Amino acid sequence: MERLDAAESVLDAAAAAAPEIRAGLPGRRRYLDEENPSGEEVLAADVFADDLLETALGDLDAVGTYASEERASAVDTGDGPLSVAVDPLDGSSNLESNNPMGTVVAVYDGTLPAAGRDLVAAGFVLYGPVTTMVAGVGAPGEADVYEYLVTADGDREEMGVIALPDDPTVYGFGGRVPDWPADFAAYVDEVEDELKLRYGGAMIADVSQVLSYGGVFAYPALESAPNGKLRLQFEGNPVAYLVEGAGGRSSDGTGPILDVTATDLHQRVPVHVGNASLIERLESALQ
Ligand code: FDP
Repeated sequence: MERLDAAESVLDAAAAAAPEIRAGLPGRRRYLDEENPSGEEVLAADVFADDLLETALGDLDAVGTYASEERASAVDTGDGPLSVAVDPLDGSSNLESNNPMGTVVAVYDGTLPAAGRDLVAAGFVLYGPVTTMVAGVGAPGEADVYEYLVTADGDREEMGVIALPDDPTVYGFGGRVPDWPADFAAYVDEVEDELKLRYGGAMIADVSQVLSYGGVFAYPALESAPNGKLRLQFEGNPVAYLVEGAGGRSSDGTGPILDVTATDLHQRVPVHVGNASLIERLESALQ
């Protein structure tokens, strides 16, 4: 129980940092002359959000390790039992075009890299027209997922539990179409006859559409990148935890993302999340 209270305090701290992160975006839309550990260009806003979250989350007594997509290795922040893995600004390439982005927080009870089954909480802040947080606390499969309004003071006001609608509506798939393997492309042919395309290029905003309307989001394995683009510790696991908590399913193409063996802090994983029926069909298509 204490662990869960501690995990809740991590989500509180991430929400509390959100107004300052949001307020700091307008002056930080320029690219810096550096790359993150995954070889991606870094914006001033990425570094700003990462520094702020390292202090906000790393200062908590319960947090012993802070890791982020922007740092090659994890930071030792004390004796606390929890490890947090953060994508400070997911979808930050949307900053130039002023489209939504988010902050993703995974809270693991164990050392990093950790398995998704070691998650004790996960959440994301969505900087959309409204600042919201979607989050759950508890062991995977036991956690309900709630949506919160994040106030100007950084408090969370609960707006209700999230359950994927039974009747799915939207799909959004990352990667260039010519890069999609033939079996995935065949699945897309089916899905696009049934659902409507909604892809914005920020995982967290695209997943939020699936949580709201039902459907499927994927950043699949590509011919040029067999493990896709998204990272297991910072993106795949927390999103799988949340979608499964909302009644959906996740898959790396063969089984639940939460069962993928963690071998490296920045390892990538193909991500497919959404309504169970759509993920089951995806796994059949990829066999
Ligand atoms: P970004 O590079 O802008 O941070 O995490 C990586 C990510 O965004 C995801 O949020 C998003 O789903 C994906 O990359 C978008 O990639 P594409 O530009 O290849 O569509």
